[in-house]
This record gives sequence, structure tokens and C-alpha cells, in this order.
Amino acid sequence: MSHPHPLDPLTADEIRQVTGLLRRERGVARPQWRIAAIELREPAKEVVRAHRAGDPVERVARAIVWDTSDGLAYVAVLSLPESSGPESSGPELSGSGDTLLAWEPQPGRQPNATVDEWHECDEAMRRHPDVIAALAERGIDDPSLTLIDVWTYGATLIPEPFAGRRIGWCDVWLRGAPGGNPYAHPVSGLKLVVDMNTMELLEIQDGPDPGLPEVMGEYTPAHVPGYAARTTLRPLQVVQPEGASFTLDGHALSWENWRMRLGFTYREGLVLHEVGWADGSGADGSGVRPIAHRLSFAEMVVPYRDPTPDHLNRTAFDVGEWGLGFMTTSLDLGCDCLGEITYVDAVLHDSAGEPTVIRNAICLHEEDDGVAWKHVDGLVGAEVRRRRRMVVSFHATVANYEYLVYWRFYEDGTIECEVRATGIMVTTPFPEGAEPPPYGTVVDARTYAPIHQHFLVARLDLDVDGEPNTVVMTETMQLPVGPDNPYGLALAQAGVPLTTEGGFDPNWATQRAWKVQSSTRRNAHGTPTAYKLVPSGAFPAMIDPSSPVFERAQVIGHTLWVTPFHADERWPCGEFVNQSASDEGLAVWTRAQRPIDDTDVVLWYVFGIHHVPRVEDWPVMPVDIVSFRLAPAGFFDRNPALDVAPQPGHGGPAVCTSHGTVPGS
Ligand SMILES: [Cu+2]
Repeated sequence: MSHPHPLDPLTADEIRQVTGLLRRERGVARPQWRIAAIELREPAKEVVRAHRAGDPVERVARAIVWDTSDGLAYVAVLSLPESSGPESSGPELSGSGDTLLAWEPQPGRQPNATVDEWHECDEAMRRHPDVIAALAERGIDDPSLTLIDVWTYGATLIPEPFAGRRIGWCDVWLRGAPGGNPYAHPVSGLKLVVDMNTMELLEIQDGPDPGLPEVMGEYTPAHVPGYAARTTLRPLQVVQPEGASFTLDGHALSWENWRMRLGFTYREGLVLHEVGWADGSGADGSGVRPIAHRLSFAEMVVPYRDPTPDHLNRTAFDVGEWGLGFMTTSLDLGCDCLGEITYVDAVLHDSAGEPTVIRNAICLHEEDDGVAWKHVDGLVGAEVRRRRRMVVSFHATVANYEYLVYWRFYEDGTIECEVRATGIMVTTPFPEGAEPPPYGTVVDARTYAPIHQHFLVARLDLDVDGEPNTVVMTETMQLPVGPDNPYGLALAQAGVPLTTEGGFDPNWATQRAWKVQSSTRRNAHGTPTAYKLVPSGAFPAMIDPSSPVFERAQVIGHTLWVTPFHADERWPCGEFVNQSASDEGLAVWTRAQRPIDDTDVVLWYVFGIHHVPRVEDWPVMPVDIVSFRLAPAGFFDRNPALDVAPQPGHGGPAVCTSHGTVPGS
């Protein structure tokens, strides 16, 4: 076993070391304690840059734990025992190894919710006599058909007597039959407030019962009435007879000119480190030009925009409250990705600190994506190249909903980030004879799906040809008619460097975009090398500033935030968003008004889905697709995909090139 790379995610052994150290030093163990989070504390950029293969690596972990007896949370920083393996002649390690470096109490803060709590709450509530009685009153006498789905919520929404405790707010769902879809039948008006430390039922909120309308909310073949699968499609296979064109060495991925390292955390799921373009001209002698130091999803905020009692507390922070990593599901060959697939497992942990493995958590594969470039010359014929892309993806299931995340890398230098939302929408019945509320779309009998928004925050730590970068807001100017512009045709492109950190918004009228340009490198034409954030999938928050969810997630107030890099600034709404009352992230940091020109910058891009439900989104939602792109803008001297080889043609010509049509034939 060789030494790890400094950015490799923690292994199962390292997670065991963390748990053992916490137990030894602070008595952290079930049932009194829970471990909410264990992650690698990533080393500083300088350390990563200086690392050479085979160097010993100091491994430091960071954990969030809490004492369920008094509710107090702690952040622990732990130096792990030096990794076993062959000694090398690398630099000496400064760390002490096998020690607790820090133990910081976090009064008033709640760690993220854990999967264990979710399951334990479901079980405890289904067994609870008061819950059984409340269900019986509604004619539901088989608790095994119910699902108690606990949600976290904001501090100011927690009923006063329970303030300061770790509180869950539960929906009750009912399967129409064993194995049926629980989200087909909300038990509307019935909510359970639970102390998540003791699993004590604190309060049953029992509102008016609109009953269970006759809906068809099933999607599995066994439960869809009269289901018959189509028989009309013939097989479509993706075959790569010589294998895939990428290589994975440990966590280092290489494909064409692209280089990157794969990471994975409990909170973000997939993380991409050290994304660069290998063309032999990197300044540090590695031959790789840096583009991004780190790319991930740092938060997701999903406010339901329905003020009725079933939904008024429903404001999910799927990254900060639950963790996209913890929610990641295993992928199946031929189902989730087609072709020559390499899977990467993820290692996380449960709330006792035992390692858990998500098999096939990350999918790596290549896809054909139509045409990359083409021209037909009447004399010479056609030149056409296929567009191939490297896809790095993972899928997260957060209770009723799934998020499918795809990072795609193209031979023309483009990076694309796509999210597909699917799964089951939350719905609500309305009373017989009543008008449906205006806050959603009627999708089934006496049933509507409320409007909600999925705000994703991508944290883009770009280092375009090195760390010193400047973000330039680019806009197209429509010039007035005049002697120089007699026909009103003139458009000119303007760029304004952003000098002070803060939030920025798109402008459709000027086709505004943001270019991240190198302070040190210029292309052959004398302009700074740059990548452009092409904004898309963005939408306004449309929320009153006094709204508690906005108070906790001010990031949604702008489409782009730019800050100077700071290693501790990772979570745009703060680290402890579970039961937060106010935002401890971007809203606080950017008050300092730090300069952001010619420095190491971080972009926080807010995009997602403004989800006004469609009838067709029920009972299972066809993927809703949003994406944004990071496109090279002067990073290269010309089209970098010029040398993509022509593909062997099928049947007719030998290759997809130079086969012009013959006039008259
Ligand atoms: Cu949605």
C-alpha cells in the first residue's frame, strides 16, 4: 500500500482511527454521543502543490460530534497515525500523529441530521401509542404502511417550548399497499414534533383531515393499475471494443488533455480537485495548466412556497442539513450509466462512527455527444468530428427526491455541470368541494403539488493558469446610431473587473457573463487567458427579505457571489444550517468588503430549478434538467479540438471526412 495523495478521501481505516481517537480522548461513543460528520481536513494549497508521488502525507481529519444528553456539539480536529507503507525519502512530517488537535464546543449550534436519526425516528414514531391512536382516528389502522419522514427546520419556526432542543418535524405518509409508494398518500394535517436526541414525541399537530383522495401515485410496475411495459424499442448498445479512453490511478483521473482528482465528502458528495489541462505548458513544470482547484456543490436550499400548514416549515438544506454524500446511492451497470463504466466507491460513516461503503457511488464513463464541429465545403467536401465527453457523475436520493449530478469535460476545453431532478413531488390533498389553493398545480384527484424552488450553490474555486485571477463582468453594449454606426448595427463588448467581494446578478439585456482571467498568463493574441462562467439555470429568489428562510440563506439573493479564497469559507449559509436562525456564511464574510482583483478567487454560482409543478411531473417526475458551463475564453490560442481525429465511418466512407456530394448524382 503506497502513501495516499494529500487529497484522497478518508479510508475506512482512517475513519476507524478517528472514531477510536474520539472515544479514547473524549469518551465519544453511542448511545450518549453521535458523530454527525467525519471528513478529511484538506491540506493547504501549497502543501498539495509541493506534494510529489511517494512523499509521506500528514493526514488530518475533522469531525462534528454531539452529546445527546445535553445537546452540546463539538468540532474535533484529529491528527491521524502516520500511514503504514514503505518509507520514502520525502520531507519529514511535522504533525504529531494519533492526537486530538482541537476540541471546540459549539453552543447554540446543531450538527447536520444523520441517516440513523431519520430511521430511528421513523421506527419510534410508528410504534408510539399516541401516533397509532391519531392514525386510527383517521381510519389508518396498519402503522406498518406508514412512513414517518422527519424534516429539519429553522430555529425561529420551532414551537417556543422546545427552543434550543434538537427538533424534527415529521410528515406522515401512507402506502396504499405493501410496497406501494408512500409519497402517493400524504396524511395531510398530521405532523409530529420530535426531540431527536431522545426520540421523544413532543407534540402531535393534528389539523383538519381532508381525507385520502383516490389518486394514482404509483410508479413501480407491480402497483400501476393495468401496467404493461412497451415492447416497441429495439436494443441500443454502447460498445467500446478496445475499452474506455480514460485512466484512473487511485483517485487521479486522466482523459484526453483533462487531469483531475476525485474526492467525496459526506456533505458535498463528489468533489473535483486540481482540474487542469495537460498540454505541456503548465508553469510549474508539471505540464498541466490549472483551471480549478476545487469544484463541488456547497449548499442546496429548497424552500416550499406554500404557506399552508402542511408546508410552512418546509425549507430543506439538502447539503448542509442532510449531506449529499450521505444521500448518495449506488449505481447499477446498464441502468444509471451506459457503456464502459468505471465505478468508484465512497467511504463514509454512520452516527456511531463506523465506516460505511457506498458501492459504485461515482460513475466514470465517456459519452458520444453528437457533432463537435463540422464544415461542408462545396469543393472539398465535409469535415466532421464527433463530440466525445468525459462524464463524472453521482446520484443522491433525498427522501422523495433525487438529484443526478453530472460534471462533463469536453475536448474543446468546456466544463459543463448538469443537474437532473427527478423522483416524487411532495403533494397535498384539498377538501372535497373546495377550490385548490393557488400555491401549486393540481396533479391528481383533489391533490396539488406546491410550487417550490431548488437553489443549488456550486462552489467554484477556480485557479485559471494559477491562483491570481480577476473576475471580469462582460456585457455587450448596443451602440447608438451615429456617423460611425449609421444603420444601428454596432455592438461592442465591454468588460468591467470586479474589485470588491459580494453578490452579483445576471442581466439578460446585456447578455452579462463573468470571465475569470489569469493575472499572469496571456494567450498568443495578447489577451489574458480566461474561463467564462456562462450563466444559465438561474432564477430570482422572489422572496421577502423578512422571510426566515432568506434570513438563513441570503446566498439565494444573488446569482453569483465572488469572494477571495479563504480555506475556512466553505459553506455559503454557514456550517451549522440545521435549525439555524441566521446566515453565518457569505452574508457575514462579504461584509468585510475584501478586494477580489488579482487574487485567488472563489465563485459561488446559484442556479437550479424554479419548480412550478407540471401535471406530467406526477406520479414520478421526468428529469428536469439544468446546467451551467465554464467555457474557455481565450484560454487557448484557437479551437483546441481541431486535432480531434476523424471517426471511422460506418459502411460508406472510410472516415468521416472529405466525401463531398457529386453534383447531379
Ligand atoms: Cu422540484
